[in-house]
Amino acid sequence: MRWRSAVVPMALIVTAVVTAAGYVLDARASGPDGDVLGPGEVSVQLGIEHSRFSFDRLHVRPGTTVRFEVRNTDPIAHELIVGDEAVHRRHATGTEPSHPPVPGELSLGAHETGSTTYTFDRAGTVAFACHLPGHVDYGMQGEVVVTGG
Ligand SMILES: [Cu+2]
Repeated sequence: MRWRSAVVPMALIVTAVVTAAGYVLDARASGPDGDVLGPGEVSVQLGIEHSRFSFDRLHVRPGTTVRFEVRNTDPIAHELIVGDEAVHRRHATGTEPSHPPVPGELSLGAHETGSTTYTFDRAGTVAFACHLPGHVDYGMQGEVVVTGG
């Protein structure tokens, strides 16, 4: 009978940890302001600090061109890559060390600010990430959810 008294508190601890983790994810889920943006041209401020993007989810309507104004406050380089799976696969393999002005692709040195635009035409999910070595694994990724019509 003694083990039973230990099982219940353990379950409570697990529940509490899962709840806390869910809260943290929600807290940094949406940017800016959690609104659905567009259609048309919009600008969003995307910060990078401590190798994290300031938000990891953005909601837009189809037909929205987002100008990402990216401010890197870290003392190291980062990048912003927005695109489909093929784009991310290409950058994850690291064959392009820096990114010329391709829409949705931006390289930032330490303490640099820059911008890039990307048009979201169709409903679906488009990933964004920093593919510098180790940065995705650390959490530098997010998604733009294109919803509605
Ligand atoms: Cu990075």
